[in-house]
Amino acid sequence: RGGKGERAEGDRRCCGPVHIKNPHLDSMEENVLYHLDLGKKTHNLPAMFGDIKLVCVGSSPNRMRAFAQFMHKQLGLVGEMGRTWQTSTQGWTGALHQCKYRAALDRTHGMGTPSISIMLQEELIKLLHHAKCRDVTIIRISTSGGLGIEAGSVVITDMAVDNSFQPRFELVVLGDMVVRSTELDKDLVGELPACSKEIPDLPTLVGHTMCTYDFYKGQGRLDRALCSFSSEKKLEYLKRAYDASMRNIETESSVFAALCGLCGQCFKARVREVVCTALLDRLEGDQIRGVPAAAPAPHRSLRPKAPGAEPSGGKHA
Ligand code: R2B
Ligand code: URA
Repeated sequence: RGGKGERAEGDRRCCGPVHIKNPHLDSMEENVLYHLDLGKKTHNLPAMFGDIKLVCVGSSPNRMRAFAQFMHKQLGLVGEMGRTWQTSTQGWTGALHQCKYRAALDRTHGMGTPSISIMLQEELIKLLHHAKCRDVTIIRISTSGGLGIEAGSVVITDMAVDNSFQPRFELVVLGDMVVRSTELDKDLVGELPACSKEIPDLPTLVGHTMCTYDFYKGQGRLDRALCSFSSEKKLEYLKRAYDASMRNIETESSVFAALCGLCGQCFKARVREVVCTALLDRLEGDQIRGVPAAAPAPHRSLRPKAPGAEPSGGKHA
């Protein structure tokens, strides 16, 4: 949106350079970003990425590619679509420079907590640091299971909670349990709903997002290989989640919020948000059969082209 250029002086989101407080990194001549096929010494990271302001990350290669292509078209760009590294088979992360499309990395953050924490904290954030980026906003755009909402609706997360409905992310560091806050950027949560008003027929709402450790048992699905609970128990749990203001469920928002938030304490690229399309209403069922008609345009381009065709949007790859 916009094209406003640099944000005004004094704007709370003029955050400055990306500093990482890690003394070990400073003393390392090279820092290999193994999963991105990049390195501090082997690549001129400031020249390649130094002007990036907005990074959009997601888990599905096909959807991120569709998103990158959609943005390329929306912004009226001609020619090659950003930069790509051909070695990967994993997918793309769209990265935008203000309103000017700048680059597409051929990586996604993958599915689930371990995957996103490798890609996001240990490598994407170091990339932004080594590239000397300033004033960076990071948005996770993805899919989710809705709770009591129409399939195709977009949920803007105001709070990421765990599967006990608590706004926390727990992990073990050197054998000790560490609990981190999952606070998101309140200004951005306030701003994003206005963007959806410009797009016709796009139901958008703000709500809590439940982040679980997996897609099946963590989300109370009955369509699993093994299942020990009844459909009544499942519905009781999901309705409790709905009553506690949860409007969707996915598997990365808590760790995304915690890692970006933690980095916000030691470096300034802290503006962050999670925006997910609901592929189905979990109060109605468990199986995903395709991309709903009401889904945003980049998702829609992945819908099956012919009746009976494999629903490519429903698959993750
Ligand atoms: C949403 O969709 C994926 C699972 O299909 C996962 O990345 C998530 O959080
Ligand atoms: N992603 C999830 O994590 N859950 C769903 O139900 C759909 C997409």
